[in-house]
Parts: sequence; structure tokens; C-alpha cells
Amino acid sequence: LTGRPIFTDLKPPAPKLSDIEASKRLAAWTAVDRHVLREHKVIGIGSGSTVPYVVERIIAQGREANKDRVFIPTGFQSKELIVSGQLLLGDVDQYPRIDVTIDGADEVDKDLNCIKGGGACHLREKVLAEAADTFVVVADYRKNSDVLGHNYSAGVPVEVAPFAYAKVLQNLHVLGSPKAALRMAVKKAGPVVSDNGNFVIDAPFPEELMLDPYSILTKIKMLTGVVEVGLFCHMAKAAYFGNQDGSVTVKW
Ligand code: ABF
Repeated sequence: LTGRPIFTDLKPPAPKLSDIEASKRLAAWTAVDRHVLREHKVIGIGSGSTVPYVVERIIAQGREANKDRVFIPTGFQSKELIVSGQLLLGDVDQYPRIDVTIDGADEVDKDLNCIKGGGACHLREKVLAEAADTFVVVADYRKNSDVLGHNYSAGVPVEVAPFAYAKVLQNLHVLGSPKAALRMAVKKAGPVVSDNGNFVIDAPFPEELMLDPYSILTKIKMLTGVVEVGLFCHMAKAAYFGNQDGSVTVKW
């Protein structure tokens, strides 16, 4: 895998975490230490299970550092993290320019293209990534890939207007994803509904198409009814992956 391994002095404290949780925390702490600087006042907080460690590390920077900062969430979960951490909550309509956004990913390729949207938050995540001067990804070692689709077989998440989902499914089949399917809630009680009231389709594409994720992204975005695609191309400035041996692989 491409990337430069670095070793850190960060020692996750007790209680002892599983390898994977420790890896997420190492990535998150390292990224915060490098990218959330004293002068940063508007900070985007992403979604997923790695991001709580981002918030944990930001809180550890202390009250003084955080007292005149505002934190913009990508969804309900990150809003809760910000509020419960007693950090100041803002919204992207108040702060359309963000200093730094840190978020997780489902997979990151050698060129820092990402699949995101496993949590159905990728529309807001992309808005906050694009609004940020610096967008940084944090993840455990399982997310580090050369080509998208190697580690995350669920495919590309596509948020669609409910009215258009059947048509978009057909379109995705034609575009080269015959197994594209509507994401169902646990026990198939009904479709997953995003924070924006939309449905999500998961569209796995073969490797030959995933070699050029930007081309797939642009084709899917052109489909009427598509709200946003969970392919983040040319957006991340750096990605941090915690490893089992206590090192962090950095791609930039
Ligand atoms: C969000 O959370 C999503 O875009 C992605 O699906 C997921 C990554 O989560 P985790 O940190 O739990 O691996 O960032």
C-alpha cells in the first residue's frame, strides 16, 4: 500500500481498546494534533465511529483553545458529539467557510479518493468537506486501499430523492452496477432514510470502472433524482490510518 508510515508517541489510555478502536483513535489524535491549529476557529466535524476520537482530542486541547471556536456537524451524531462535549455548535449556513473538516471514510485509495456514506450522511459530509480550506480523513488500517472497492464491497452510496429511486436504480444498472440496490433498514423494515429525508442506493462497480472514480462520480451525478454521490474525488488533503503496530500511515 502506498503511504508514509510514521510512529507516534500517542498512547491510548485505559480502558484498553480493541486493535481497531485503538487504530481509529491513533489516526484521529494524530490528525487533530497536525491539523486543528490554534488559529482555526471554524471546524467541521464528520460522522462515524472514528470521529468521536477526533472530538475527544479537540476537547483535550482545553477550554482556552476551544472558547472562541465554532463546530459544524455533518449530521445528528456529530451534533450530539459537539453538544455533549460542551463545544459551540454552528451551522454551515452561518459559516460557509470552514478552516478544517475532519471526517471518517469507508475506503480511501492511493490518490486520496474516498468512498463515504456508509452512515448515509455523505451529502452533508461533502458540503463540509468542500467548504473547508483543509479536508482531512481519519480511519483505521482496514480502510486503506490502492483501488476503491477492494476493501469496501458494499459499493458507492448514492443519495436519491425517494420519488426517483426506481428510475435511478435502473440508470445505475445500465452504468455498470447490476447489483445496485436500495439500502434497507435493519430487519428490512423499510428503506434507510437520510437526515435529509432521502433514500440511499448502494452501487458496487467492477474494478475496471473503479480505477477512474471521478468518471463514475460525474456520470452518477448527472442522473436526475440523484442528490449526492458518496465518492469524494480530489477533496482530501491528507488521510491518516491507524495501524495495529501503533504506527500511523499518512497519505497526502
Ligand atoms: C462517515 O462514517 C461516513 O462517510 C463513513 O461511511 C463512515 C466511516 O465510519 P467509521 O469511522 O465508523 O469507519 O464518515
